[in-house]
Amino acid sequence: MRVDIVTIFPDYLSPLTLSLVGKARERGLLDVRVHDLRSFAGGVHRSVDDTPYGGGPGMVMRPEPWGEALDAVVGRGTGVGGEALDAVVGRGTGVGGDCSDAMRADAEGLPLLIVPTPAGVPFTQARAEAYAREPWLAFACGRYEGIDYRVVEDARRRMRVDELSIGDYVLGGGEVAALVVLEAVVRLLPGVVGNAESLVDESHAAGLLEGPAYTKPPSWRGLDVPAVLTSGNHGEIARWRRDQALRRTAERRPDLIAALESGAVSDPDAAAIDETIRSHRGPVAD
Ligand code: 97T
Repeated sequence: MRVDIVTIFPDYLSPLTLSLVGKARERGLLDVRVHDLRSFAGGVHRSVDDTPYGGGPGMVMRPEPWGEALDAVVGRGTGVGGEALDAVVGRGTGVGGDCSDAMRADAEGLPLLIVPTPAGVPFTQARAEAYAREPWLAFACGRYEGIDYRVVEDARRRMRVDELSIGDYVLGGGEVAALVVLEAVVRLLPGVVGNAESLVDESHAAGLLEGPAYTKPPSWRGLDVPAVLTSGNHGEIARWRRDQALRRTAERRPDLIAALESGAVSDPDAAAIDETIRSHRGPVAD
């Protein structure tokens, strides 16, 4: 997979040399290129922002440096023209009308452009899985109050663009959001995570929070590992882990419990959920 990142703070992306992502790069599974937006800004001051039309606080990133940067980094769509791109991404066909850009067919020879913004569609594990199937991702990391929106409108003339939020909070810029997305995506690339079992295990527990995990020693600071985990009874261990996951999810993320498909909830599962709800409900009025 190739990844291009455009930012005014290239150093902010230095964690991409470390750990799992750094290893994937060393092993040639991932090609990351970081670009300084300022090098595409003209004028002696190389300014990248200006005051917002219509007034208001803060600054907006100017379209010209972004246009130059994206043209240089991803090209201007030599492979496919506007009409052909409409066909490739399924525009105007009624097919995939409500699917995100990541789920659409590939726009030949161009990356999927991801623009981190608090106003974007939510980043989820399903979206990470879709991104992991892309050969080429590009990130436009904005700062300040955002990027002149014509940059997105222009990019969409020739490539797929996802405006993406990593959660309901406000960051100083898109750099950390790009790091989050890449951390989630790169570990899904074929050959990156050594233990393929851990990925299978994850999909098995899909839709639930993980319960607690323990390792040696069996007793530490007066706290014992739950006896079932050292019992050697694999049936009981699996049931206990499932109950822990269900209870934790019912307590912390009732929205995830509501979203479970009925076929995914056995009778013992339902009992664990009901018990959790009962024990966390306040006293009944009468
Ligand atoms: O708050 C932001 C500012 C700039 C770019 C992205 C974000 C953001 O992305 N997800 C949540 C917030």
